[in-house]
Amino acid sequence: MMRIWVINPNTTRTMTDTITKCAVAVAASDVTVTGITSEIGPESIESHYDEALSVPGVLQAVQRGEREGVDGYVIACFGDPGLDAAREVAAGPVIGIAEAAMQAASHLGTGFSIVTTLARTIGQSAHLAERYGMQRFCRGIHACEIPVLDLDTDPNARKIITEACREAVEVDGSDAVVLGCAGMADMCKEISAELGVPVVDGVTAATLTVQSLVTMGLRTSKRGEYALPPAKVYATGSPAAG
Ligand code: 5HY
Repeated sequence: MMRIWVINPNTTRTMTDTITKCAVAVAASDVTVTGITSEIGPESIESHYDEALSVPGVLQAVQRGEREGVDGYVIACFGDPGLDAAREVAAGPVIGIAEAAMQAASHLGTGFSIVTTLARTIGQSAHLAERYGMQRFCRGIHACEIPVLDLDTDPNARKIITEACREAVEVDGSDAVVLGCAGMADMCKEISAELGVPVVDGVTAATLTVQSLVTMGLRTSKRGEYALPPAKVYATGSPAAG
């Protein structure tokens, strides 16, 4: 039985539940998908600082997964935090939801828009689009200005995000949308039906990317940059905020 861990890099368990439900819904019947909540770090990731402090929790989860024989991992945060470091310590594939969502959207049209949470994270999405070679497809990046943890509690969140997606498609002239937050994973079908364009959620895209790679018997290469880190002593503890 293939085992995939979907890691929520923030420490909010209700968000992990939403993420896991979406990942489980698309996984094959012979694949076990487990949602993992980071045990250390920020309750949500909305800044470079949050992102930096989320990485130790991601790596701790991946290293635990390695001890338990997990076949592959999803990093379920749109900043893809710790992706390269996780690939160094994992034997199997590690896929970030931003890379998976952008790649999926690039197969569906000539250009996509990204709709994320706070405007201050737009730069990180732009950086990832460049890193993943997606600039020719990424027509624009927009923010709905809903804080990550309000996605679940704000009764108007779905409507606000749907309108932000509608406006993005109009303004960018794009023909697909990428949802820029793991917390939006359960909204893609509804928004796609409303707008009449493909709306891609990175959690399901990444889960199926990992499932495909493991099915093909493919693992992270240990020949070069993703080889195991050199053995050394690490002092414990992380910098406190404020
Ligand atoms: C995410 N933050 O997917 C990102 C979204 C963002 O806690 N989970 C978070 O705004 O970068």
